[in-house]
Amino acid sequence: MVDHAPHRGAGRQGLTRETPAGDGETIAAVATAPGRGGIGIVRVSGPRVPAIVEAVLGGPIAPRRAALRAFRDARGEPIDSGLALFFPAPRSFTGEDVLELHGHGGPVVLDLLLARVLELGARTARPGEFSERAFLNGRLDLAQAEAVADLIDAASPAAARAATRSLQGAFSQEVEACAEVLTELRVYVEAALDFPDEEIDFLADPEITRRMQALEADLGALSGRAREGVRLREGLCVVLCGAPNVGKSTLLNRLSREEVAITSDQPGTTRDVLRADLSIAGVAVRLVDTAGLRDSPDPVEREGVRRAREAIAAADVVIWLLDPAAPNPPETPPVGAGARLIRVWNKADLGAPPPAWRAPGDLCLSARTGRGVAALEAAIRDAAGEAPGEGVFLARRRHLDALRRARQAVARARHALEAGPELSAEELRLAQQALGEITGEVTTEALLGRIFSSFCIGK
Ligand SMILES: Nc1nc2c(ncn2[C@@H]2O[C@H](COP(=O)(O)OP(=O)(O)OP(=O)(O)O)[C@@H](O)[C@H]2O)c(=O)[nH]1
Ligand SMILES: [Mg+2]
Repeated sequence: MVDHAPHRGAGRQGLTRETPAGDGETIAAVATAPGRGGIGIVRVSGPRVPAIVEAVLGGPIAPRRAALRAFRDARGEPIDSGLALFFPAPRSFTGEDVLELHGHGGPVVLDLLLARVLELGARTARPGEFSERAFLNGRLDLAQAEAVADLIDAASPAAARAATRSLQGAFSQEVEACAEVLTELRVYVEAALDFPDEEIDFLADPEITRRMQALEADLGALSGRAREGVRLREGLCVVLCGAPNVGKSTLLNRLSREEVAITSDQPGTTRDVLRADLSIAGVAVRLVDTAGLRDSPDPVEREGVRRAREAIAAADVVIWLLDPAAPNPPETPPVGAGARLIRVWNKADLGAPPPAWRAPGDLCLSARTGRGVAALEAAIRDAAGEAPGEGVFLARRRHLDALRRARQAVARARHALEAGPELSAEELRLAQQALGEITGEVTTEALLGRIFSSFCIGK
């Protein structure tokens, strides 16, 4: 018979949302960033929380209300005092009993407080373990849990907004809407398996082909928006390249407003690939400085040039820096397919390039004085494409891959219809499985380990 929700409870495919979370252990971590601050938070989750509340706070506290208390050690001496918050299961971030102790934000006092909680039977949390439990207890789906980490890591305001949208479930809802259409299609195609006599009538219905095509289009549109989200997350890769001594490193320092790279009047100063993550006009950019391109007998410099070419091939935007005083007209840079090329004449404070060498769209600037740099920033901003619209959600490469596989499987299911329902049904099942990987309906322990281990501790 038709399995209406094959991705649920499919134990042999790995973990599912119904798998109980954790190991029954209580976990604890300092949830605020390391270092000194006004407030520091120790977060605890698991079955021992009520006992820890009793022991540390001297008695129970009301759920979901801030309580001002002394935090006491084993002898009853206060370690610190501050606000305590108790969230009983299941209405908590992790879905378990959760305690937050908001004390003073010093590393020593927080360590003492954490040690006290560990002494009472908690163990230190692994990176991302709170979010992992939230996922396993069905408080967040996998795409939302990933958005928690992406919001924390967001490198630009647009990326933060997009992460919030994903966290609120905008991306998951669209994925689930596609999954629902798939379920309906599967019911239809698998019904043809169960009633072979009427198979022809079932599958000849043009409506079913039309709905598959519509689903392919929807998956394509969703991929487009997710791809923009991936770029928001990872940043636009902008590579500075050109001959030695044209001022690439000086421009890197100028754009990042920091002395990131060594500059000198010696050609061949930069030998390695240098990266700086910055935000240019609201766009997250990974700016890459490279070794000047030339043939060199020096093996270290040759390796630098090889790495420079590799970086250029992987760039979204290539800034090809030129020297107006060079003896020869510029050659064509080794730019990869699909990359935007921006030609820039540097050292404008020393002179302009010969008119014959200039091409339409060339920019002139001085990395040393900063003149003309704003126009380059605007060009980089334009290269990032449209300002990220309201519909963008932060996504990861793994999501793009799953959407692509789902779309291909639906297309194969459509082509297979003519040959009968068997193959088509199988392809639709694969498509649904791919979508389930995004939200975590279908997943494996290895994938979860990979995702959550990249989170910070205490999240
Ligand atoms: N006058 C002037 N000098 C500049 C400008 N930009 C860079 N320079 C100088 O040009 C020299 C080379 O600059 P770098 O930034 O080290 O050049 P590079 O392209 O990184 O060189 P390599 O790392 O050797 O490939 C330095 O002496 C800089 O001060 C500019 O806009 N005007
Ligand atoms: Mg350099």
